[in-house]
Amino acid sequence: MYQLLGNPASPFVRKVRVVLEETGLAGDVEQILVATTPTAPAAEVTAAHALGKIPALIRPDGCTLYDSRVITRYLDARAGGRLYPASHIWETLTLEATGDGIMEAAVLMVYEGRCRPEDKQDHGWVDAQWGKIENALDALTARWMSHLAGPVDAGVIAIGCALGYLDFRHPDREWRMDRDGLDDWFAAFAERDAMKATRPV
Ligand SMILES: N[C@@H](CCC(=O)N[C@@H](CS)C(=O)NCC(=O)O)C(=O)O
Repeated sequence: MYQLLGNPASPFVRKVRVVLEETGLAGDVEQILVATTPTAPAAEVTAAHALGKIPALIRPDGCTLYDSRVITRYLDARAGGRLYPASHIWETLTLEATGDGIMEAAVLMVYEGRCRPEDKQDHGWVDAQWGKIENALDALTARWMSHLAGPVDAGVIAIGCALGYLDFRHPDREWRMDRDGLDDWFAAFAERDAMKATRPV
């Protein structure tokens, strides 16, 4: 049996869980709930993941895989390779990196508020992270809508999880404003069973 160290609030963990649902491998993986932050790392996470982050996938042979895009690719390879199609692998990986980058910036914004004392928080830095996210959302709207409308792959899943995280942690930033196409796409994507089964609460 595999073990997945994670937390449903993490968008990177959600990406792995969506892949587990989409590939039908969820039954092979025991999901272990952990709470970890950069300033209060969980011992079981630092034992498994050299950088002390989630997700981490512990294989039955004891070897641990990370980070999320290594885990998703490993799982997909076991399931037949549908989510990383050879015919447009570089586009899929670039789109996945875009989704991961949005998540990274959005998570850093949360950490700035949670992990640093209030008088040391830098609002200009937080706004700059949001600026990266807005830029990425505009790039999606300008260049990636036809890819998003195509078959579901790992890049499409990453964008779905990134947008879900913006709704979850940064609803006041209103990412949908002037992005009707992306909004419509996400509304449909969020109805997939894998997305509904992994929605953070
Ligand atoms: N690049 C990593 C990012 C994972 C990540 O940042 N996870 C967060 C939770 S959302 C975490 O574990 N943070 C704890 C820390 O940074 O020490 C991946 O894709 O797996």
